[in-house]
Amino acid sequence: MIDLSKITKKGRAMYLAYDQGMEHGPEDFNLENYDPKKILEIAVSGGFTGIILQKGLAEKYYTNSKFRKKIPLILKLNGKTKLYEGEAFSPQECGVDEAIKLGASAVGYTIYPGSEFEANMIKEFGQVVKEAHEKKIPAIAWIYPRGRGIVNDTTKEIVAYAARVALELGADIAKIKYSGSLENFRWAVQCAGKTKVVLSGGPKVSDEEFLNVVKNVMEAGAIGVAVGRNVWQNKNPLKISEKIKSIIFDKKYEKNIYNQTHS
Ligand code: FBP
Repeated sequence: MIDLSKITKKGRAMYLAYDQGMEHGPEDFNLENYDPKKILEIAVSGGFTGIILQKGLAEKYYTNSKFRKKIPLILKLNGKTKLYEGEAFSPQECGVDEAIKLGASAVGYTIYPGSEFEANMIKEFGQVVKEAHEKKIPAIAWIYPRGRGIVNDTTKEIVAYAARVALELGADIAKIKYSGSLENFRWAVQCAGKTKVVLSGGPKVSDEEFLNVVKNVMEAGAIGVAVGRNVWQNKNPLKISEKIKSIIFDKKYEKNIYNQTHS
């Protein structure tokens, strides 16, 4: 098993995602959150266990900066823009070696099961896992069913299927969307087996709604969250980070971390 200790604390994960400039464009940003430096400050002060960046931001704002010593980097190896209208496909644009040179402690890769191009992504991810494991760093699968055949990507069965595909492909962590309830999410965590699970944040909702989802995913056995907009679009990013942290590290969820009890 790959050691996750560089990107976890007490077995828990709290990642701040900031690759939305690529995936969604500046429409996600305002004057408070367009500057990567400010987001890195939030990640450090908010107690996150990792920051997720694309290679361009990593090179210009992380690698040779004070942040390198303060927070682990999870480098996203593939990406696409919102301007692209075809069947979902996210090509790889950075290699594992390059990620390590940029200071990465782990790598991330998006797979869209169900897309016409899933074969390309499965193949690329297979190589990513191989290279990452050779270098002894974790590979995280952003695993989002998408494509003409996928009507609803957050049903119990679809999210559990995604989690299972992450396990089958050798991902160390599966980043999956919320499937609507504690029971549904628990099924996804169970299907992920020894692959650990983190929640993929989603569009900004009220604090109460988001914190409830975080409680449910922890109760279901996830090890934490990989969240972006629900933190840095919040009026008070540090306050919401504090609340997320107190849930993730709550001792009462220790028994629920499914994969730790089934190792
Ligand atoms: P959010 O918490 O802002 O949703 O970020 C999580 C994330 O996976 C990002 O890493 C990525 O940029 C984005 O969601 C992709 O979202 P989608 O493809 O669903 O629009």
